[in-house]
Amino acid sequence: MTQHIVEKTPVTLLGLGAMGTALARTWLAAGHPLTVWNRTPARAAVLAAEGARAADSAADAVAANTLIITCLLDDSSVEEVLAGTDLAGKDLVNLTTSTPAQARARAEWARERGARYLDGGIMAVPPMVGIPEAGGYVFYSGSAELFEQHQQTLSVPVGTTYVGTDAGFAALHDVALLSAMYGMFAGAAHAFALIRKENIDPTSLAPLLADWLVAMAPSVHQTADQLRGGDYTKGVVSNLAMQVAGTPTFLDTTEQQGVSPELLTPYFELMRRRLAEGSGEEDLTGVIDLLVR
Ligand code: FVH
Repeated sequence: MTQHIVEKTPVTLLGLGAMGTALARTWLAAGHPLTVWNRTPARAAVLAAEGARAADSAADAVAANTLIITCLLDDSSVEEVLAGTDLAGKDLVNLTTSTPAQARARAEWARERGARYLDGGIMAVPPMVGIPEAGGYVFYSGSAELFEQHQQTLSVPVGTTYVGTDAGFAALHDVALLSAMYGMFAGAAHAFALIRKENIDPTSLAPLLADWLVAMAPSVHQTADQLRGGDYTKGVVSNLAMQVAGTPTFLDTTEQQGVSPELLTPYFELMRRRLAEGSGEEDLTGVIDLLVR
């Protein structure tokens, strides 16, 4: 019987913080030859004991393989680490959190050095890496050819979602989702603050809060449909006039509970401004138009 041994793509990984180390372990476990480098060598030594090759310098690590992954603190650390390396002919996949503008500039920077470039925005925390059922994934954008060639290798740690050839789009999707997450955290913080001085166990509020947020989350589909169609009254269930009329109840309750309204008032102010424009029959979607400068 003939056995076909499929060679796994060798990977170079620069940056072994919490995320880089988690990524590294999945490529090792999947049998990919892995070369690592980290500014603090002790972190590379840990991976070397697990089967990786620890390079002496970033330049050596880059020279070792074609597929180069960076997972560093920020864009300036990427600049610093890659400064003395030869990227000609390399496929650079940058998983460092960046702004869209930084990602686009980094793509151009890589192109000038003869490398193909793919930017990544990681939608996972380290414990989700290597656990498919945890649902983590990375947004990728930039070179479609690079993505297609290396998708299998890139999908070892977490899932992959390619969002276009514009290198800035992965970062933009990343920041958009995380911004929505911070809005949710802000709302939950206000809810917990409201009950803080009462004899209500926060652990009894938490499941109610989680279920309510999950029930409300699908409303983003209606928002998207309205934005696409331009009719913000389409399918409205709770119109803006009714919701603005309700805001004093929220603010009065906030004051009665001895809580600062600072997380609520900016959004309520936008709702009031939109109502003042004569949009009472609309959904809350018009607030988005007020935000876009
Ligand atoms: N950890 C998380 O929850 C989030 C999840 C979503 C994506 N982020 C982004 O992933 C990038 C790396 O994050 P991390 O968690 O690995 O971060 P740290 O554990 O702080 O490790 C940082 C690594 O960067 C190296 N480093 C920092 N500055 C420099 C520099 N000037 N020159 C060379 N290397 C540098 C650092 O090296 P060392 O301190 O060990 O020597 C670490 O390897 C990040 O963009 C997150 O936003 C993670």
